[in-house]
Amino acid sequence: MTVARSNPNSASSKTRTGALLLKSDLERADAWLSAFETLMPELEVRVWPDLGIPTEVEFALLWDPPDALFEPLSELKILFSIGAGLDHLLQCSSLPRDVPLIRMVEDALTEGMTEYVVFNVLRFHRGMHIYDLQQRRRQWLEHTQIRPGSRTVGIMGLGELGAASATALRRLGFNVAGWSRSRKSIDGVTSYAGAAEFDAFLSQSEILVCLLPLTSQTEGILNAQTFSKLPSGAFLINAGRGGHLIERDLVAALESRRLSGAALDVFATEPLSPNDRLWRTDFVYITPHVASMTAPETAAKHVVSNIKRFKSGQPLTHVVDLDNGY
Ligand code: NDP
Ligand code: OXD
Repeated sequence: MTVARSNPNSASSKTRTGALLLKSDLERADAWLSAFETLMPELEVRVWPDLGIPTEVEFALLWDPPDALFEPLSELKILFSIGAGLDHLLQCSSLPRDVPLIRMVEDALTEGMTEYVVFNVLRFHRGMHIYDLQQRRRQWLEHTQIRPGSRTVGIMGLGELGAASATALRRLGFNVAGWSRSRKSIDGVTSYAGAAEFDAFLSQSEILVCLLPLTSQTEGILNAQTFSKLPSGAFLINAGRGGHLIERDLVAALESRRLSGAALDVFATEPLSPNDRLWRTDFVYITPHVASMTAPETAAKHVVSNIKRFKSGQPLTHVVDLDNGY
């Protein structure tokens, strides 16, 4: 269904206060409008850059806001991130620090990431990168099949997405280790916590998956030193953020065969330049930041439920603790 963009200057049955400002990618704006129309028809949704009267905006649902966006939004009550990651918001200089910031947690996002991780773990585990090369060379050559119980996948970040991926991989029979700030208890998953346990975690991670948020502590964490602590010939899957990876260190590790392959969904500069060396590096599998996408149909429920909680004076859910490094 196509829904016309709301026009705050036209007469409308929707309330003029408590409007929600939406800044999503253009392709999904109509799907968001449609979902809000179904779930909360009384909510006026304004699609950026059309702010209308800025002081009427009480809620904002954003991806990658421009630097000055928040300056006129003096009545903002709740700020929702469209993505699970918050780096796109935290780098915005006018971001108000006194407005609750809510991260995106929703089923479709979690399912999509689980699929991406499982798909790429299986790609490397089953040697599909080798068979792919052999097909291009028209080579018929069998390789030994390794059972998942003989393979350890290490997941950096055991939050919403990391925990779901870990559970799915366990179900497939892999040994799964996870690394996070605090210790976790996930059935069958060995939990490592904090800097002191990082090396022990790395030493067994034959397939390393990065699902960390990008923070000052995690920036550049996928570097030569990290790679040198992995079992020889390990694989890397990065769906966290491009800022986690030192690309030249990855290329060197692949060229020296320290690492055997990498699946990369996120890059320091997106879109990745057509001239980037990664495109030409063997056994690198590139996707354009699509590992997982917030689905308006399901995600709008999370937004609406928090707006309803706010209006009825109940505590909000998934509020980010910015003072605690989030
Ligand atoms: P969560 O906040 O739920 O989980 C983050 C995890 O990382 C937590 O387990 C946390 O540990 C851990 N962590 C954070 N900082 C550190 C640190 N310094 N050292 C060790 N562990 C740390 O986030 P999500 O799982 O929802 O999302 C993770 C990231 O995935 C997002 O921030 C985003 O960058 C990326 N993403 C990418 C997408 C894509 O399409 N490529 C789509 C969606 C998300 P603890 O629990 O102990 O605090
Ligand atoms: C996210 C993303 O953070 O899409 O949700 O990367």
